[in-house]
Amino acid sequence: MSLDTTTIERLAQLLDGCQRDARDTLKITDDNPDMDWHDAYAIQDAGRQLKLDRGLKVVGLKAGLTSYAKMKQMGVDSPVFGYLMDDTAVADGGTCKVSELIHPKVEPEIAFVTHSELRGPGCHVGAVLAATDFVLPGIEVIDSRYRDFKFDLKSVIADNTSAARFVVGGACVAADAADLRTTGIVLEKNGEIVAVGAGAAVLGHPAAAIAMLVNKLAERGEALPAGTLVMTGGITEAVAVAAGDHITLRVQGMGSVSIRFA
Ligand code: 0L1
Ligand code: MG
Repeated sequence: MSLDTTTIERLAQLLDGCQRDARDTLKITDDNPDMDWHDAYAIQDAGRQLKLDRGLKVVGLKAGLTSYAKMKQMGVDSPVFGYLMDDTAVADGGTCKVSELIHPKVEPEIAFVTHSELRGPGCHVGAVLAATDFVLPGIEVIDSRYRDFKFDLKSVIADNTSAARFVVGGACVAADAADLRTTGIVLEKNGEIVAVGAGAAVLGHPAAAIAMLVNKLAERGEALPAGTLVMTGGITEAVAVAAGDHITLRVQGMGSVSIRFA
């Protein structure tokens, strides 16, 4: 770690304030060039603690930047991990207020729910599938707190990987009922197709994103608890949305999930 606890707390409060007030900031590594990976996750942890202190609850975890399309879009080269809070969950078909966000984009994802604890190191796709209760379609709304989505990996980790809202829905399917590598997805905006893809776009298999997350948690002596919802990352590039837009994600064999922006 290169930052002291006062700086970590101050940066967590800055990003938390930006999220609450829907205002942007410059990436924090501009003023803190020595910030390291431990600092980045420490700021993320401090931000989560601020939310827990306000009575919010963690309801899931997320992997981000897990597809090459997303990595290329954002100019980075490795996945990142964050958390999902209860106040960011939107019901299937529900409405997300754009005025509460800065510059939202949506990502088509496959979500997993586990029935057994997963612990690394050495977690792999097979272990994830064996521990999975079901998979279902999910749309993540990302909203970087950094101006114009301009960041580096450390800054985006500190910013809880741009997590803003999420919705899961459609049909819950057993993980072994589908080959998630070849499962096709169609993302529609206002009834028009804006992106198509298949599960393999996420690290070859969406379960690989969870294996990476579990191995990352192991570095901190933590496990992924049974019953955890995990968003595995955008299968395609993220798509910008505005008030009035209606987004539907159709996932082969799993029905559809939708969200409206007002
Ligand atoms: O969930 C994601 O893939 C987003 C990770 C953060 C990068 C971004 O804001 O696009
Ligand atoms: Mg995502």
